[in-house]
Amino acid sequence: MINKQIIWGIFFVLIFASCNNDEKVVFINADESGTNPNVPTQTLKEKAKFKIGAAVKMKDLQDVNYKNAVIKHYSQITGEFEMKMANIWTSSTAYNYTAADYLVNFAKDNSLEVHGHTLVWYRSFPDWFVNAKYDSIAFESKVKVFITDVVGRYKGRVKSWDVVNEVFADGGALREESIIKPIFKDPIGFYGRCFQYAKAADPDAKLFYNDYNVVLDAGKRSAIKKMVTRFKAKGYPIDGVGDQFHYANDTNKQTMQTGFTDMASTGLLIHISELDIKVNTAKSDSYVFTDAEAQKQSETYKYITSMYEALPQNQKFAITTWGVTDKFTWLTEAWHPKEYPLLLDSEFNKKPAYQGFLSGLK
Ligand code: 9MR
Repeated sequence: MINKQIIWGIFFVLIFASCNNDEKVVFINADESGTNPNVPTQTLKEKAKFKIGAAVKMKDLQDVNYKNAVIKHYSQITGEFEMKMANIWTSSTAYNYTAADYLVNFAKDNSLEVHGHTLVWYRSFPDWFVNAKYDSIAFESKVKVFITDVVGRYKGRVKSWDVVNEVFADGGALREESIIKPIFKDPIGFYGRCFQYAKAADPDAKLFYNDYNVVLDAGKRSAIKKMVTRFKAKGYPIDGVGDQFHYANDTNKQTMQTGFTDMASTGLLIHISELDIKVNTAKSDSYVFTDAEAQKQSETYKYITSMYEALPQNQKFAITTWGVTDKFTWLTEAWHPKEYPLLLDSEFNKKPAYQGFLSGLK
């Protein structure tokens, strides 16, 4: 009788567990105990000889599991939006540094570096600034003050900045929708001077140009290289280039590799600055993130970190993932709710993607 009850009990537990399965794989940390000698137990930051960054939000850091995951796996943070112009420059006479300060202090308390993102981005000019309709002289003098104040405030605490973000459209033309293009006769000259303003405010900070699709889009890459050549000739202080790497399981790896080598030919620091790998490439409502899909994603991550490791040592700067866990990612809103692009699952377990990333590191 007792045996029968136990058997029925197990039966009901199994049925309940299978009904609760919300269609995605949960990754168990089989390696956490360190008992399996074949599964590496090192964290990303312990293994990497360069910084491993994460885009974080102040709000998410209130979740203790999230906060601990950042501290455990990463050595650098980037504010996902809190250090952008529109978030800091709240009126023509005021800055709001609350969230930016929080992130910089969090980093200091936990021995993390901070990569600042981003000083000049056409999508982040505050409304009051856009509405003021400044001419080029007033526009530049305002932006100069902003860069000087923000970079100066965090001098020595924010070690690197994306000074300028997403200037070029796919194909390599200057973005038509940018507020900057119609105001300046020579927008590239203006961007170069923004690097000078940042340098003057913190001579030790590493200064980057950041964009997306750099390794995939030959036209955009060639425009960036041309800009870099001009900056170098003029003495505009650019230290590095970031490609965001919002790519996917089906991104062509050979194209990625060719573009990456070409980008590295600038000789500048290279930042993989916003890495995430989409899996639900067809945006399907019935998508299931299976073991096989997770494995493919793991291989994509491994390919990317191995490719990065093949750079000359002095060009390595950081690989930053655009988020930490599948629980919080911009892609579930901007792409599809069924998207699992990051290294930890929504319960903060390491995914195969984590192991892939790790095994691509030297
Ligand atoms: O992921 C970021 C999202 O949380 C913000 O709302 C948005 C606007 O500030 O910016 C997103 O990050 C973008 C980054 O700053 C630049 N490259 C593309 C990123 C995704 O849109």
